[in-house]
Amino acid sequence: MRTWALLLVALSLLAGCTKEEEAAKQDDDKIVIALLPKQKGVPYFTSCYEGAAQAATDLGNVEVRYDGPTDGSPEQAAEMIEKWVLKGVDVIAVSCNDPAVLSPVLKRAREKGVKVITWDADADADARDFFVNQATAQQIGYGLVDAMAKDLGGVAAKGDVAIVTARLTAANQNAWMEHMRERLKTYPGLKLVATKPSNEDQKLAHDVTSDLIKAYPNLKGVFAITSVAFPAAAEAVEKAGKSGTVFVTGLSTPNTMKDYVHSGTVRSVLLWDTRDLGYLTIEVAVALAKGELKSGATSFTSRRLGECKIEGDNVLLGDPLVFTKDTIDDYDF
Ligand code: RAM
Repeated sequence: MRTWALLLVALSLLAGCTKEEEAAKQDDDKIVIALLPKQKGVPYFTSCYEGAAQAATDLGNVEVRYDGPTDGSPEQAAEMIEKWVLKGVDVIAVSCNDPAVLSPVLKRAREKGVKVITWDADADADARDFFVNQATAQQIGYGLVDAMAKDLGGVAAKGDVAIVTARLTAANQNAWMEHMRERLKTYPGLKLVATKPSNEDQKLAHDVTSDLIKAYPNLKGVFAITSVAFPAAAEAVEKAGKSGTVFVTGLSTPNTMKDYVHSGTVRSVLLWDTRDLGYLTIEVAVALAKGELKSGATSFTSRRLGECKIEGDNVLLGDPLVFTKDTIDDYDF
């Protein structure tokens, strides 16, 4: 076989080898992030995942494994986390439905060298490196009460109000409610008469709201503070023929709430850009895995969002957004 032919064969083998080596190195360098929502299938979380997937594409050599319990079970979430640790993922990013159940599992994951962050809903502080928080609990709690009070006439607002929350173990809703109770003190005419869980279950949220309307004839406002409960509560108010009499304010995506805003049942919808929350979560996870983000940092530079403040170990997405009849159609998520 002629020398140049042999040379060609050797070169292509060499090229082949380096290609394989490159691919193997690329694979080694790949950062694998397990992303767990409180409840898979909830549009709010699906939208967060959209942003997360985009971040993985933009950052390159990042794999996001998105999975979670479809019924929101913290126990099932704990099992998933343990499996991910065994599979050797680099980072676990969790939205917790029950810190008491998930914190011990997350601590064990950290002991095994896995980086852990929380997003949307926190765990115990010693169970994770950072919490990617959509906005401070005070901003969200105060924002909800001020929006409701404004819709009910401002400081002179009068009447009974009630809260439909998520699972009673959810740290994010519990933190928001603390600030809501605090803020309600500045509106002496508004009386908080009940707080009911709805476990991210649409039917339960609907029935709970119907019962509240029957039980409290002087009910003027319902705070529905989960993205699942808010449309359900608005539906219940409309079904009870109380649209415009009992106002519903809460947290959900603009696409979910547009019809209720245009029908007049809802005047204010609060939230944050869910895609940006997912995006920032992956950026923080990657920076942590690469050792580029350390505790004590006071800000984080996002390629999409710019400078994000870090307060303690909370990486903050930004201020909450308020959508009204005049603005809600400007948004599509
Ligand atoms: C539900 C979940 C989530 C919360 C939103 C507003 O989707 O409870 O944790 O942030 O509502």
